[in-house]
Amino acid sequence: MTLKITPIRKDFPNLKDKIHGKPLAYLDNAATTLKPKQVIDAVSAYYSHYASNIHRAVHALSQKATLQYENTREKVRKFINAKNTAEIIFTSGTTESINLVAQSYVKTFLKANDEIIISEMEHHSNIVPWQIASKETGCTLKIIPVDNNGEIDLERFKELLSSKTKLVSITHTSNVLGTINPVKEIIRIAHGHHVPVLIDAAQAVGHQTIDVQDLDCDFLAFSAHKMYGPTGVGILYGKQNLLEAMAPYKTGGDMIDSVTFEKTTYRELPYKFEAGTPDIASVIGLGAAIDYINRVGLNKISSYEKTLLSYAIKELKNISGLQVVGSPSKKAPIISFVLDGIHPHDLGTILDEQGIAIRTGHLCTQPLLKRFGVLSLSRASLGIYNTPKDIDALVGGIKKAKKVFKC
Ligand code: C6P
Repeated sequence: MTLKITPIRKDFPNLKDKIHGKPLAYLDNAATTLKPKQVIDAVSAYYSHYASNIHRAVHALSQKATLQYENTREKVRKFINAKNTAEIIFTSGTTESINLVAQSYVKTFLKANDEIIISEMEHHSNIVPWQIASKETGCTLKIIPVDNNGEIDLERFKELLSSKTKLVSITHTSNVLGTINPVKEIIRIAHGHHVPVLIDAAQAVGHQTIDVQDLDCDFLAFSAHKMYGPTGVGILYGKQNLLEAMAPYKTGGDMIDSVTFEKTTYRELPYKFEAGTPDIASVIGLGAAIDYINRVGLNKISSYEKTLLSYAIKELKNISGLQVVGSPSKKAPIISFVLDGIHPHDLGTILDEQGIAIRTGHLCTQPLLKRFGVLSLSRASLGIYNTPKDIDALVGGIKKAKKVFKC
């Protein structure tokens, strides 16, 4: 199962640019991926030829925009194997998808002294919304610890579950450690206690097959921009019966059935949760991103990224003074590390001068960094256009930084 990298790289205009006069080695894919020309063209075609609002007008432009928008909903449904398009809500990203559930589900169903379980490896987007919703409802947040390998402590999870637990929200894949959590098992255990589960799939979709019916998750959140699509759009998948029972999260145009000054009734799913004019162009771009991934083949992508990850880990571990954080048994192509004697921001700056883009800092996971006793990390994360040459550039760049800092 091989990936033809040369034509793939040609699809990404960014890769033709020079950064500080050097070829770009883009290794910040967990933050956002680059976009292929097929996605850029789809966005541009909407703005150039049928820019108009959706669901509102009978004219040809609006009809075409509505059709393309709704076609993307069907593509998303198929991509994650949801039962029907009523379960696919367009949001602005993973963050908004989680906030929607935190505001709507929690306020509809939870009360004082109920408990929500998350883990120590969550992104701030899967911590803060629960913290706020807990404060507002009087619920308590329980945290599953992470072990030294960077894996969730499943035994502790089982102990935390009780009749008070009303929701579990867990990341599929850590944006720091790359840990691929045993989410199917976590969902099975939670369902044994009749507890619904939200999966934060921001770092999973586009890297491996996600099948919501096979996982049996109750909610799933992800962002288009981390899977070669545009910024500004994400998905909340939710089981239809749960979404139907939940109150709208934001209100306004397009989500109503009828309005009088006395009373408003809402439209059916999924529109009940899509108030106001959405990011139509980006939704259409997401459709093109899904087509792109399907054309390349998710199995091929997963297997290619796995091979490249092994090479990257082997090469990075050969650098003296470099420690990779975490060694989970199942790992996505994300490597966070510390380098003796060099602050991540200094390393990031020296690498940037050489055209190498990585992410540095707390990676929006301050509790996890505290768990590993660090304030800041350097992170390289891979995508479908990366090659061993990018890894070699990173290794060469780190060695150069070590020379600059004489360590
Ligand atoms: N992580 C990173 O560099 P948004 O910003 O809504 O598209 O995604 C938020 C989010 C939620 N969960 C996980 C696991 C994530 O990794 C992210 C985004 C980026 O790691 C930006 S901080």
